[in-house]
Formats: sequence, C-alpha cells, structure tokens
Amino acid sequence: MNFANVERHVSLPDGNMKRYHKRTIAVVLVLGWALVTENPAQETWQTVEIKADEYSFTPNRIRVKAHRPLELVIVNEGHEPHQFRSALFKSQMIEVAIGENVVRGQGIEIVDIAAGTTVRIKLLSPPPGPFDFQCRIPSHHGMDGMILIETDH
Ligand SMILES: [Cu+2]
Repeated sequence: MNFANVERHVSLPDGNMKRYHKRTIAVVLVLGWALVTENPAQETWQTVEIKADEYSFTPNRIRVKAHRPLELVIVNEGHEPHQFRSALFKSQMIEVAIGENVVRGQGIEIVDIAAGTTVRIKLLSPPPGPFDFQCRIPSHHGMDGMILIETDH
C-alpha cells in the first residue's frame, strides 16, 4: 500500500472529521492494532499527559520505553489553538481521538488541538530514539519538547 499521498495533518477542532483526508481514514488497520485494542488488559499502556498552553508544553521532556504501547494525552488548557507535531508519528500507524471521534492513519505529522480540548494519540510500538515535538503556529515560539524513547538494554 502506498502512503505517499496521505494527508499529513489531522484537524478535528469541532469534534468532526471534515478536514481529514478520506484516504487516511481508509487505511487498513494492522492486525496487531486490532488485537491490542480489543484486549487492552494484555498490554501495559504507557500514558503520558502533556499540558499545552501559551506558550509551552508541560512537561517538555518525556521518557518512555520503546515497543510498548504509548498513549499521549495532550490537554490544551490555553485560550488559543495549538498543534502537536512530531516526526515520531511519520512512520507509525497512530490513533488520534478527540472525544468519540477517532481517526487512525500513517503519515500523520501534525495534530491540531483546539482551545479547551483533549487529544489522545496512541502508538502501539514506538521506535527508540529522541523525537522532538512542537507547535509551529506563527508566534508560538517556545512550544517544543522532546520524547526520549528508550530500549530496555
Ligand atoms: Cu501553540
């Protein structure tokens, strides 16, 4: 399957999926994803809550384990929209949830988070490495951070 044309920007500011590209929605779920999400008790999720406001992320240094399911809960406690962008998502199938609205796709780089909303981003098997994250909305300088994903060895 070719993901080259997948829309790289997820935006569900009003709790709907209008702006989300149909091809991304149509991406076939990997079997592993289905197995894990249907049996959540069998996997230990790493859950990290990150607060976004004007103009920072808290915390902005995060350390998690590689190849274990990871859930990033991004809470926009500010009065402006923010983004959560990371190259971490580029090569991964991720699930993005705002309330009842859930989108899964690969090739997503930018998740928009409206003021006062919470976005949950799930990755089943995060790869090791340091991954920057940021909000690149003009004038939102300083909204950046790093996720360090470590192996057990
Ligand atoms: Cu921002």
